[in-house]
Amino acid sequence: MLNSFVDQVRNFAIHPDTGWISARVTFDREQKQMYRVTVSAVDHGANPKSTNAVVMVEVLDKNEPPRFPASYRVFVTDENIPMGTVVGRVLALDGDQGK
Ligand SMILES: [Ca+2]
Ligand SMILES: [Ca+2]
Repeated sequence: MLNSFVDQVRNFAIHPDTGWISARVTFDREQKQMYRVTVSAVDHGANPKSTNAVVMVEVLDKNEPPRFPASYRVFVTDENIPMGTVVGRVLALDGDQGK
C-alpha cells in the first residue's frame, strides 16, 4: 500500500492516492524538452519504508507561429537611391522542429 508520492520539482504535482502526475506550469518545448521527476512511495509500516522511481516527461513540439526578435525596426536610407538597393533585412525565427 502506497502512502504518498513526493514531487521533487515544482513543475509537477502528484496525487498521493492515485499517483496521477499533473502539470503545475505551462510547458514550452523551445525552452525545455525533457523533465526528470523523482517520486517516492512510502508504506504504512511502523517504521515506514520508502522507495524512489524516476519519471521522465517529454514535452512534444507543437507548431507555433514564427516570431521576429524585435517587434519593429527602423532602417535609414538615402533619398534617390537606385531601385533595388537593399534598405535593410528582417529575419523571423521559428523554434519548432522543422515546421
Ligand atoms: Ca512554427
Ligand atoms: Ca513549438
